[in-house]
Amino acid sequence: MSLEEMLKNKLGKEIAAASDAEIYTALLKITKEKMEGMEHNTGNRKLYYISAEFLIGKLLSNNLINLGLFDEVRDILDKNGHNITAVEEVEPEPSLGNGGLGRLAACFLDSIATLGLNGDGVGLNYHDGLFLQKFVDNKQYEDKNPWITDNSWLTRTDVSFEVPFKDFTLKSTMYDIDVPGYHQSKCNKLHLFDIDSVDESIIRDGINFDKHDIGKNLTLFLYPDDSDEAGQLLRIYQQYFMVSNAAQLIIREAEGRGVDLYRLHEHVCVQINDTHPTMVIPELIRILTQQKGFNMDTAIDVVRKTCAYTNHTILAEALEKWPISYLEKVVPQLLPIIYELDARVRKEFSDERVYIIDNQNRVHMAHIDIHFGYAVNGVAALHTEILKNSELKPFYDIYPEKFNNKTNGITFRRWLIHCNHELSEYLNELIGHEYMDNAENLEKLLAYKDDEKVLKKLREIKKDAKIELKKYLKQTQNIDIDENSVFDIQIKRLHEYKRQQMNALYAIYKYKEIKKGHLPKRPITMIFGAKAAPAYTIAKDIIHLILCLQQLVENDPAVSPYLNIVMVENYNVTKAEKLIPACDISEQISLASKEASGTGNMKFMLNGAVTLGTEDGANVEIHELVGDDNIYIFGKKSEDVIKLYETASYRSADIYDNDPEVEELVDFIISKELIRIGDPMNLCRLYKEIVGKDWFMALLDVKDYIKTKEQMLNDYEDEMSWSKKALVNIAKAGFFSSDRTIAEYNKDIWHL
Ligand code: CRA
Repeated sequence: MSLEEMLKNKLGKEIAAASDAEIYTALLKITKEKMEGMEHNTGNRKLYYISAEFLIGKLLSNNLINLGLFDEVRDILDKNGHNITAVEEVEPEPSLGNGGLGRLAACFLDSIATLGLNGDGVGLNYHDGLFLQKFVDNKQYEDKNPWITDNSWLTRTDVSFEVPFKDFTLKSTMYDIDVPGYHQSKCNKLHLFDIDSVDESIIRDGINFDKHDIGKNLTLFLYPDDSDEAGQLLRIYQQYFMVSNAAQLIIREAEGRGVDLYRLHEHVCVQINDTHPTMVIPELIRILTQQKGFNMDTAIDVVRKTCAYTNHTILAEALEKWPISYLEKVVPQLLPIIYELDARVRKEFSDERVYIIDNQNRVHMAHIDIHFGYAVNGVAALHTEILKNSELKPFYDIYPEKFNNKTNGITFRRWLIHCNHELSEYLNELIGHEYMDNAENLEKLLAYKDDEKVLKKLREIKKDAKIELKKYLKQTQNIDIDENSVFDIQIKRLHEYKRQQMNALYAIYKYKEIKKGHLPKRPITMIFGAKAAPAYTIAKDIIHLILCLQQLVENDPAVSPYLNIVMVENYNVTKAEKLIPACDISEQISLASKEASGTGNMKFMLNGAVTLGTEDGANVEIHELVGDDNIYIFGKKSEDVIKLYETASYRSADIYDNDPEVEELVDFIISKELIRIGDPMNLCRLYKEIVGKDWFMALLDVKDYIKTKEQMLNDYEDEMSWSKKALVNIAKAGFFSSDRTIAEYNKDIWHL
């Protein structure tokens, strides 16, 4: 039966007569049936990628692309008076992650399946994804963000385990989402565990709920507010629930395959994505010793050869340390094992920095991973060096052989073929489609770097994407932007280290310049998109500042023709897919040493934007690949920044007091113009934070930043030379395919 007939059958009516929602549901069912009929990848060793986040985004188009059905479906819809983009709109977005780490896990699943490797994801089935962001009075408000509907990508399985907590036991249900590889005949799975008793009715106004009722709230939210003890205990409940299910699934599947558990490591490997799944180590040891007759030495030995850990950050606040008293309240059964692991470490090493339990009775989760796993990796070359030489140095001294780098990557299926059809089709025309299977082939594009026709076409494609974004912003936020302006975009979680506040200071600079009559050659559209953690006060103040600036500029006819500031509401994967193809200037301006990798930087580059960045994370590798002429680098280097922290010698007030230009910019935050628009409490607090503390050193780099951005805007006017930079960026992006990253994980760590 043809696809068109199948669709008609599912709909029970003519395609032309069906609504977008009906078409979406019918396509979902057809796609799911196809995937259900596919075999799972096989192999002697199976990977379990355990992660608290899988930021998968909408799945319809991506699944269609990977199954090779997208073009056909698009044509069928066109022929019947429908549009695939409108059908995509119907799908609710599963926001099952915060940002980079969760999106990385999703890209990895795509690449694992594409490389035909035997590996599944394991996580939690949060009913509400990361909160829905709303702007009211120039401030962020959080609302719940449910995504599970009657017809979703989830398939309920009959796999279920008992998960024991201190005072009660919960019975799990495993849901599966199929993960098809690109043009592969086999499929993998994402297993998401849940409990049947979750009760969404306990949510009151926005995202508040009773944190104590675990039987009702366990999988209700991704990252429930953990600013109090109840919230932190809930995180421990979630983490243990995730890993206990994972451990039981691993053992059950291994036994099902006839694996001798004493050789578990030869048949199974577990990737621990950041510290959130760390308890899988003591849990596996617990099961092997208490249920499978292992002695402690053997259990530890087998588990150590099975588990590997990825570190995603050097920010101390993110390296989890749970008080023993909390673990005692939730999972007392793990404590004897954790004490045993700590005792072994203490017996072998005298350096107390590597102990698992510190002198304040806190359990350092990363320390468990490093001692009792066989590999530790950072996520970009610079990040791994920082781990080895400073953050985790005492561990590197003990286990140099465990440490390795795996520079992050992105799936080109979503971040090029899906989000930028026009560009990928043009690339096909120019260099053939081999790059889709082996991304390094993008380098063939370099042959055209002086070809005016090609450069002109690339500019047209960019312009079309800008027009698409213009329509989208008009439709969704009733905002007007000018496709002939330069699009300068910073989209990522809001965090002081990412320095959206420094970008806001640039906006102030530009506003003042325009007021003085120094007009830019071309209007500038500054676009921001970011969610702030609900309890992160200063991050919310930064959003407030940006929204106030947006309003100020919008209402000033002397400025608005030249400068437009836009804060996109509820930034998420879907919005990223629309913003990235339209970008000219990619803002990657974190304080050097603080951004472990970044992956947005790679997505922008692949779509022909030029990076404005510090020597941080994967920017360093982008710089090496494209060369000085095709990237704009500014700011202090990571060694200098690390020294400033070590010597505690950075004083933002010194810069503020001694540099009138910087003073003028910072003072504007509490100027009468802004105070009139905004909330003085928020603006004053932010002002004080920047002058009095500025922990992530925005004032250190702000002048170099402004200078470099001005240079960039100037260079943008030379259209041919700018397009050439865009071309080189696209051509060199192949290295950042997650297929490359996953091939490296497999070669060096997983050996599947
Ligand atoms: N916030 C890093 O900060 C990195 C991703 C994925 C992060 C990013 O620089 O690209 O991980 N770290 O490796 C993190 O979540 C808990 O740490 C991130 O997403």
